[in-house]
Amino acid sequence: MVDGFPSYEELLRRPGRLRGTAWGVYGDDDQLGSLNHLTEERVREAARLVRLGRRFNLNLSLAEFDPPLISHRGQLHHEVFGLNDFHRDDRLDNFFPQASTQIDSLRHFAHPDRGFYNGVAGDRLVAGTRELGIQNVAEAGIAGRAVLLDVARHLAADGRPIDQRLNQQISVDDLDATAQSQEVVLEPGDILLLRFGWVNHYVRQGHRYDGRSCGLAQSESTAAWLWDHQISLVAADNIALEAWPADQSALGPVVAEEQGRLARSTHTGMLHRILIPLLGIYIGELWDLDELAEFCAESGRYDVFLTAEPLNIPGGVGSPANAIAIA
Ligand code: UVW
Repeated sequence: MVDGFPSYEELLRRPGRLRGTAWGVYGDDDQLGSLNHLTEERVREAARLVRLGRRFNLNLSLAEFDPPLISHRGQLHHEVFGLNDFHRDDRLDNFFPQASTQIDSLRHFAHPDRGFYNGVAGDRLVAGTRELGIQNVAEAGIAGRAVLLDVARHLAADGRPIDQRLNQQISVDDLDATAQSQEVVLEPGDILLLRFGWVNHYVRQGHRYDGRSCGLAQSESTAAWLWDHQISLVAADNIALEAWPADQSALGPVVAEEQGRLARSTHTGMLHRILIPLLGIYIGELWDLDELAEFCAESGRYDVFLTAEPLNIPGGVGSPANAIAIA
């Protein structure tokens, strides 16, 4: 580990309820978790990756999913109105900030036994309070070196194409093999972009979504891999970053499904419950990586400068990512 940063193995040797957690590693009152890896020096270095000035929007439309992908979220209502013939303003209602391309704050999930990140009490996590809210990320801003791992392209070339109808589990070996095939090396502080081909299949090609998605394996080795690589943020082009529904044999019982859509669930067994509350790792979902992936495949270059600025919602749980990559 660089800079004396503890390894995942070392986290597992911490005593009592700190075992396997990053609590206190970045400070007892820390709000930024893995984003602490985005040091000014790393951001400066990453800015040198802007060579062509070519920009890639990584955000799907806010209104992309109708009906919503997750049943407890709703459809955005957008009204454009004018106070007179020479004026226009607009209003959004029924806005679920995580309904499309998003970043989850550290208040999104607790661990069933340990609770929320850094031991923050759940009753503090309401609208307007500061603890673990997305406004902390908006105030800090996200910028750094992003590396795309085009897992879908690699597995297809390897003769093992992803079946988008299944909740195929992508292992850390798959991630390492993808990086190796792309001849790219991850560095501490990297923003990791994982392309599984979900957006291409369901959004671009318009296939009917039945609640399943390929994604990261629900395995402690996945958490260890992300932690030990000192990833600052990991975002994917699928519904939950991890395979969905969660694998009931891995970290706990699978979530319930109803009528082919995600329904009421305990979310037990999710990788989310290790990454967010225990390790403080920021995650992104439903990122649109297709155009960037084309550029990477054509140019053979898989690292770019990236910025993301979530909405400054006090006490927000999640936000549109507002992410842009610049090559
Ligand atoms: C799931 O729980 C599937 O994803 P999200 O992080 O959007 O809630």
